[in-house]
Amino acid sequence: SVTERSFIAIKPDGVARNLVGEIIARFERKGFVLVGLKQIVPTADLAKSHYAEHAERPFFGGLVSFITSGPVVAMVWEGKGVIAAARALIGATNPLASAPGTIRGDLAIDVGRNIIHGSDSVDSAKREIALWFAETELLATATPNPHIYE
Ligand code: YYY
Ligand code: MG
Repeated sequence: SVTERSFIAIKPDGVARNLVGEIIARFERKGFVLVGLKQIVPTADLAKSHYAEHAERPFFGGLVSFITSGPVVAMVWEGKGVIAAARALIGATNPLASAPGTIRGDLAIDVGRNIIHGSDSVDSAKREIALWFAETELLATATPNPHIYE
């Protein structure tokens, strides 16, 4: 439904490379609605919780130190199919394998500097939104724009 929400974060590399506007523009022009936005340097606790599924992976330590190394632009985007659509806009995890036209495919090279995170399922999106945002930081569900939805 139109009320689906995804957690999207521009990582410290994307912020440092001044790609915030470029990335937000891609979600905006697709038709998704921004219902939450803040810039924070995540604590190690937040980073570890966010990436808990990867806790046993060899890259976990580097991933946590990288994501906590500077400001992250944390966002919640709303719209029909936004979770899968955002993953498609973002592209494959390894930017060298991401298709041209995707955010990572166009703008990144290394897997450890892939500039953006997007929730991978409805359950992940709910968990991540609750982890990064208080309910009071999020807008109410937007009225669907009739120029975008039939
Ligand atoms: O969801 P997505 O970000 O595309 O990839 P995940 O498999 O969930 O991995 C999370 C994060 O970890 C990835 O964006 C970069 C980093 N990473 C890495 O540094 N090295 C790997 N071999 C795999 C993932
Ligand atoms: Mg993931």
